[in-house]
Amino acid sequence: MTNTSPNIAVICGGVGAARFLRGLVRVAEPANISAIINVADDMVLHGLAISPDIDTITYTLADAIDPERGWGLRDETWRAMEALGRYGDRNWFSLGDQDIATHLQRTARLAEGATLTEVTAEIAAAWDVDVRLLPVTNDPVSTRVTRADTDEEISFQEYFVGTQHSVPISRVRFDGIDAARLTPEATAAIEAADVVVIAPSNPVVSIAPVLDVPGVRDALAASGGPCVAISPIVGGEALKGPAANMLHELGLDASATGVAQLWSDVIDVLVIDDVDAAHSLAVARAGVTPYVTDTIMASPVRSSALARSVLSASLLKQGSTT
Ligand code: FO1
Repeated sequence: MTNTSPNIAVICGGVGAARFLRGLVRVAEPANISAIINVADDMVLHGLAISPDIDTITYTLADAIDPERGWGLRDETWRAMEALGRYGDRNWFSLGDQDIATHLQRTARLAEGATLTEVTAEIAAAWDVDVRLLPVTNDPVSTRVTRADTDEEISFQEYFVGTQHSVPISRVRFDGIDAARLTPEATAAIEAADVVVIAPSNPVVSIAPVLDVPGVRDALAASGGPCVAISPIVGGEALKGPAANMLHELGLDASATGVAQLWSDVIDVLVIDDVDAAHSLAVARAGVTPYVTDTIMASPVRSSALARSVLSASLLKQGSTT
């Protein structure tokens, strides 16, 4: 790998983004890759500052993630959670014993005055992760979800983990986002990018709370490089998680075409799966260049093949849509 490798900024949620980055580091110089990460899933629980998407990406790039769950550490133990059970029903959100050390470290450093950007870089370095992991903002942003059945507004993790995303929703909002500032580090990474990639993460609760931070769209426009997204919807379904249901419940089109329409103001190219080849024309009609390939990241080898395709697709920006 030489230093002629392009600067790449990847807009990220959790598991889908982590799997894409795991492939990208095999085909591009890790030090030239910046992950701009959603923080709206973050929460304080038991007094601990927890950043699920940052941790999922850190642990995946460190090859320490639990492969079945897709979150948390491999070979984890749960003794602290078992002990916490003594004090009542306080263990609905599972924190593994080793994982708790990460949250203790983050909480302590934030209390000492470090920014989330600083502590994220410190934790990534401790795990020997070379990709630059950049929270989109250091300011608090919280996804709030309205249940369609009770009209009650709950936190994202209460919806996602507490109800196992089993209840219908009618609204999603990002508390604090209007006052949040894009960090200088993330601004510089986006503006310097030769290619911006939107990872195959949930459009509603992972990508929207990054794109909607004031300044992100301006930084994307300033970058001048092509913006390539990977559709997280394949054959009308999300590969993991509730993205398709959420889009549907919010009155949006849960398809590759729907994703193109959703992001048409920021993306040049949408990478869609082979099974969605028939959506190519509709994607082009939305003003987005379609690129059809295998997008299923079932192994690191397939993740790196997808990453290579995304870099090829970025060359289409100046091309025609046919
Ligand atoms: N997801 C679950 O489904 N159940 C859990 O108990 C859980 C705990 C957890 C702890 C730390 C962490 O970093 C992630 C954790 N996740 C858990 C995953 C997390 O809720 C989701 O992956 C993301 O927030 C969705 O992007």
